[in-house]
Amino acid sequence: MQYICADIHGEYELFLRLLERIGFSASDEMIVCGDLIDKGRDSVRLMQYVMEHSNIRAILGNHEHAFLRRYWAMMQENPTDFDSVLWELRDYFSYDGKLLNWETVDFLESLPPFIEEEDFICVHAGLPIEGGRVLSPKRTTTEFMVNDRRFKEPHLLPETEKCVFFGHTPTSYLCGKPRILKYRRSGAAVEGLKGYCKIHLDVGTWLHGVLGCYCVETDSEIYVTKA
Ligand SMILES: [Mn+2]
Repeated sequence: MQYICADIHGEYELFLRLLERIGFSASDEMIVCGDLIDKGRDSVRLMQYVMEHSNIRAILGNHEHAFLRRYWAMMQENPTDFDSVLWELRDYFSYDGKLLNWETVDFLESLPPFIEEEDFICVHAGLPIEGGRVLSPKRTTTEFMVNDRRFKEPHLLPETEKCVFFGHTPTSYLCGKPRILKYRRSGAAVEGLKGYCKIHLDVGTWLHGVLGCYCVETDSEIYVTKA
């Protein structure tokens, strides 16, 4: 089965609970639509878990992007002591920064700004809409894809062949509840993933202690809550 979630924000234990709830195994795949880090206590631990599992894929969120901008600025200064660079980067994470190693920094740098599959596209925040149609991720910038705040608007039901999965803003700001929001295509009679133009996955994990994911094959949502 293929699962998609977003905005875990360092809630490593809750993510493990979700994997356990769905019976996640080697034949399954999970895609995380950005913002693995910050806010929660286990940002580095979560990144390392994702890094160690080839069937969990992640893309860049604005939080990873902000970290990388800080790192790239430090490298621009041509440091002679790379240990001190790593020490400073560890301070970026208030709770488990001590676990940060170069492998994890390389992993962050390797994250793509989007994933495009046959039936869907994953971005962190959104894609540009031109003339009512979703623009291809190849025709925009990483900055746009990780920061855009317009794509979430409920009245925006863009034309697109592929459903767009995104996160970035807690859905409770829109509907009052920590729930995944699925938007049907206008006039869509098709069932399942093909019937949606966009699916908003950020259930505000850091606000509500709830994490959810969408299952592509069953067109269903699964949620777990903090104890
Ligand atoms: Mn975000």
